[in-house]
Amino acid sequence: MRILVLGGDGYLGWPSALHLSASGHEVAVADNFVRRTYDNEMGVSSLVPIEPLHVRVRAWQELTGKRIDVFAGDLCDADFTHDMLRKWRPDAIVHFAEQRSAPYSMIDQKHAVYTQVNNVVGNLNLLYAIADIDPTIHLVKLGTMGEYGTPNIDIEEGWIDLTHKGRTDRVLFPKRPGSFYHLSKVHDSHNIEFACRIWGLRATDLNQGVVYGQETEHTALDDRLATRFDYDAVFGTVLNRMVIQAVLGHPLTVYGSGNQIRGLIDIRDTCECIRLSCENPADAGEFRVFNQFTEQMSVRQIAETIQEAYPGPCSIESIDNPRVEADSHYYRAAHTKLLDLGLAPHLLEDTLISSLFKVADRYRSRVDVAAIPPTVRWRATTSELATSR
Ligand code: NAD
Ligand code: USQ
Repeated sequence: MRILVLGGDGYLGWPSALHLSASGHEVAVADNFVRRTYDNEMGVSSLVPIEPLHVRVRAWQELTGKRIDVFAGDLCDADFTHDMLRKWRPDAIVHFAEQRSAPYSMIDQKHAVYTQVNNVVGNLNLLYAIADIDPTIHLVKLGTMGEYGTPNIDIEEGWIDLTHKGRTDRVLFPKRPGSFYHLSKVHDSHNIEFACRIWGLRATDLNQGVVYGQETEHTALDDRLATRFDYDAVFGTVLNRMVIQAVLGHPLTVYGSGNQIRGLIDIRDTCECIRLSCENPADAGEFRVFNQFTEQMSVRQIAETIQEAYPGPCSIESIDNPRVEADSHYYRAAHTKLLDLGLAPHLLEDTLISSLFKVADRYRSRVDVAAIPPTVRWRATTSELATSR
């Protein structure tokens, strides 16, 4: 199968591209490298050094003989997006290429507007390109569990049968996200569902939970194939951040009570979910949603798991929650569709955490401790990061 991975220079896009290539697919990646620009803007960098995309791709070919084509460009540029599809003619497109940090989207108005324009316009250009060039292309789009928020009812996989005043319909599950970033994903989902209805496109929306981990079988082959590992308060996700905090002897930063529950997934399972979704496409006109996480934990449970796994002293600190989010709530989300396709999850266990401690320890000298405390507050319309730029 020919699979085009958008956002293929990113944390998840790169290892997913390698996994697809290793599984025998013809793969191309596209990226505008803006993630590397955010690093420059924020004054931080990935804990693990990452090579430029052309070096990565060359290293993969040298080690495996497999070629990955590269497209450098911005999805918000409609001509670029159309030309890329016309030229490469994929069977499936995996779309990771969005601004993905909730705190970044909440820095100030400029960052909120940028996030929504980048994400919604890029996705809309892609929908038009697919519809114009080949509506049989299967779109596999990365959404987020945060689209649903934390409702006081069970979360279904995208759709829910609703009975209201004696009548029943199948409707998209109600959304109540917690940042302008998460909202951009809701807007994308609505646009994709509409495109499936009007143009008969086929799409899989993967509502993914928080990803942790750094190495996959393929990135571990050579340092030049490493993917990024973020620990800063803007782009670092909770479990990866806490691993580095433990290694540095920094208290684990639990926001608020830590009772907020999230779905989690190992980066190796992300790659496998992408393969399974591509190899089992949605039907023409179908907008299907998979909840892509393998276990749910509260933030405090995550911190306690890291604390127990760390061989040295490790403390947990509750700090004022910079976000506006429920931190004591019901949470039960369905996630069987990927299991039905054959996903065999890697659940969080000590061996994985120990391997992350090793990665963090190897690169500890690269850490900027000043980047750890949160600086973006949801209740304010502007933050230090906005004024210091
Ligand atoms: P990332 O920022 O590392 O990767 C995204 C890539 O897309 C970057 O390389 C960036 O340069 C590129 N990109 C962004 N806008 C683009 C544009 N307009 N045109 C071309 N390229 C563009 O993020 P990630 O952590 O790999 O996440 C990938 C996707 O998965 C995102 O859509 C994110 O919302 C989703 N997701 C991530 C997580 C997580 O925990 N990391 C969890 C759930 C969902
Ligand atoms: N949190 C802490 N301490 C920290 C960092 C985070 O307690 O040091 C808490 C947050 O308050 C939140 C939870 O941990 O309750 C998750 O935060 P996060 O930064 O790990 O994840 P989030 O902002 O939700 O975003 C990440 C990815 C995003 C993806 C999302 C999946 O950056 O791209 O969409 O996870 S989900 O959370 O399911 O929506």
